Amino acid sequence: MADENKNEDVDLLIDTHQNNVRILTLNRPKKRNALATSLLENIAKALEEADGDDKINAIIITGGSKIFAAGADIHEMAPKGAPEGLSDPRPALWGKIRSIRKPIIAAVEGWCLGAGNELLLCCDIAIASAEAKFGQPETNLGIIPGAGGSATLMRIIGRGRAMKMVLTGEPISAHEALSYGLVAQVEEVGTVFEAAKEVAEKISSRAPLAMQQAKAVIKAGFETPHSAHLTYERQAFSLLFGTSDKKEGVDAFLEKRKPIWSGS
Ligand code: CO8
Repeated sequence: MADENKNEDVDLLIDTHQNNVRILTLNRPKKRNALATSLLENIAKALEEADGDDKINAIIITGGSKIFAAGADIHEMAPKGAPEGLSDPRPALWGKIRSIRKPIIAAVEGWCLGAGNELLLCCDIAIASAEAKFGQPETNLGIIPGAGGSATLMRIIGRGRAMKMVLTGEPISAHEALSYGLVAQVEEVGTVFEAAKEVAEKISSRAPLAMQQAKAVIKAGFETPHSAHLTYERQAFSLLFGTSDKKEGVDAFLEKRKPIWSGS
């Protein structure tokens, strides 16, 4: 598991798995991986580093074997008023997290709440344990989600379901999350990280530029009218025709061999 031999002095563990996969493990178990601003900063920085590293093709974010994340750090929020809210550095950090080009896989065991669920919404594929629970409980605190837990969530799971999650603050089960399209895969408890590694390795073994363009095109659907989205898809498709990896992929198929991707 990614949380073996955890050093509790650092709030984010960063490992590189052999198959060009970067693994980020949230590491504040005593605070249920609450996303303090410093942790969010470290996540954004680690993601940007992975995005700029030619040897990394896919990224896993996990909270380890017990919890994904319990949301923003409520202790940190407690003394803050509207002026601090308006000068909050976190929206910029969320912007960085959303702008990562490489595919990100979330591996979720246990609770995934509030800003934890918003972090999941920034990932491209979520894999959850059968006992994971997902929620936007901010209204219990007299606030609302502030980083996509209503705006992005409704685009993914639909208006009625997002309304119910946000207005009641009640968590949903992993199987509900699967049927809502919030997660892509549900696995047995304790096996999620291995399943995420398998998916990340599969992505990592494929043409890197195609992976990044596919991510960009699918994500663009959130904000683009369908006709413009189709045009963007077509342009990305045409651009990939100019890559060495397109030539290699087609040659390898015709020569009945495995392609060797160069990422160019
Ligand atoms: N923030 C800070 N500390 C936390 C948090 C949190 N979100 N969640 C748990 N902790 C701490 C507790 O205070 C406790 O600390 P201590 O031992 O020092 O008293 C420790 O973690 C253990 O907590 P519990 O005893 O409650 O642990 P359980 O395993 O019994 O329960 C739960 C786990 C279910 C996750 C429970 O802790 C819980 O409900 N937590 C709060 C969940 C929540 O309300 N999340 C929403 C937070 S608000 C938010 O995310 C807004 C995002 C806006 C982003 C805006 C960006 C611009």
